[in-house]
Amino acid sequence: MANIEEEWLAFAKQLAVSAGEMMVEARDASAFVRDYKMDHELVTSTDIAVDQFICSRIEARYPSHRILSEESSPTMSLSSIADDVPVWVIDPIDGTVNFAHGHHHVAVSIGVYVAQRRVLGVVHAPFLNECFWALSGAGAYCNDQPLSVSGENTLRNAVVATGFPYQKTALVPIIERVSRILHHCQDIRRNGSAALDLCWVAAGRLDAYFESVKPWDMAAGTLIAEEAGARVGHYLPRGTLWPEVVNGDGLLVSTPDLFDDVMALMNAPA
Ligand code: 2AM
Ligand code: CA
Repeated sequence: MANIEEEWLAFAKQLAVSAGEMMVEARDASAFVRDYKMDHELVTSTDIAVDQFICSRIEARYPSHRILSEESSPTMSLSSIADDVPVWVIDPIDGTVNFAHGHHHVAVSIGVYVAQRRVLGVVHAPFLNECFWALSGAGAYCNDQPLSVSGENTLRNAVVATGFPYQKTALVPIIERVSRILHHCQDIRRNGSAALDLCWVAAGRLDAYFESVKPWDMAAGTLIAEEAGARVGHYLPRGTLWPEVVNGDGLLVSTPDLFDDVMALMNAPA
């Protein structure tokens, strides 16, 4: 099994690098147009083009596998991820707002799951020349450097990342949680790419991260964080739409020593 998983990983890295080249070329040439999904959720023509590129390559190479992708199959049924057919979970551009505004914090995210097990994750940041990846049981890496969480154990010294939803009506409880955390940590970051936030916890650049996100935002990054020694859990009850392993409702990822302290603040009375 390891050999086939290594083959999938090599293929995922190739796809991510090619997808990253598409993003850089599109932005250098300003060759993309903006559109808005429900509730002002930004999507660009490059999100769609990269999605089609990645999905068509996976379909050609592994026709029996399944794909759960933000842009082309965001409602794939829950049962599809439960059996032992490999599922590729794709976010063609994580950090679309950053991409469209000329920021560098942008990634393509590719995760593979089998029978609700995290098998591999690749998060490639083409504007930063960093490719984060992990294979279950084999550790996490940035380019070829092994990753390890920071080891921070004092919340007052921790840098904590989070994010905000497109849906403005959901903001009040989120701002309350941010306020509680900000009163107890060193500082907060809102970098705009959940996949990269997870990789930055893995790399020790962030000490904790919390946010409610979709499966494609966290499918690859959670394995990379786990393999680097992070603790992965949830501060909210999960909705029933997605299986636990790809469910990003109330996602909390941190160094092992910070996890309980952050969790306690997440659930403290307002
Ligand atoms: P996206 O770029 O694929 O849409 C950051 O908060 C994470 O949540 C990103 O992974 C981003 O994914 C998504 N997201 C949801 N709402 C967002 C918003 N208002 N601004 C930026 N990203 C948002
Ligand atoms: Ca996206």
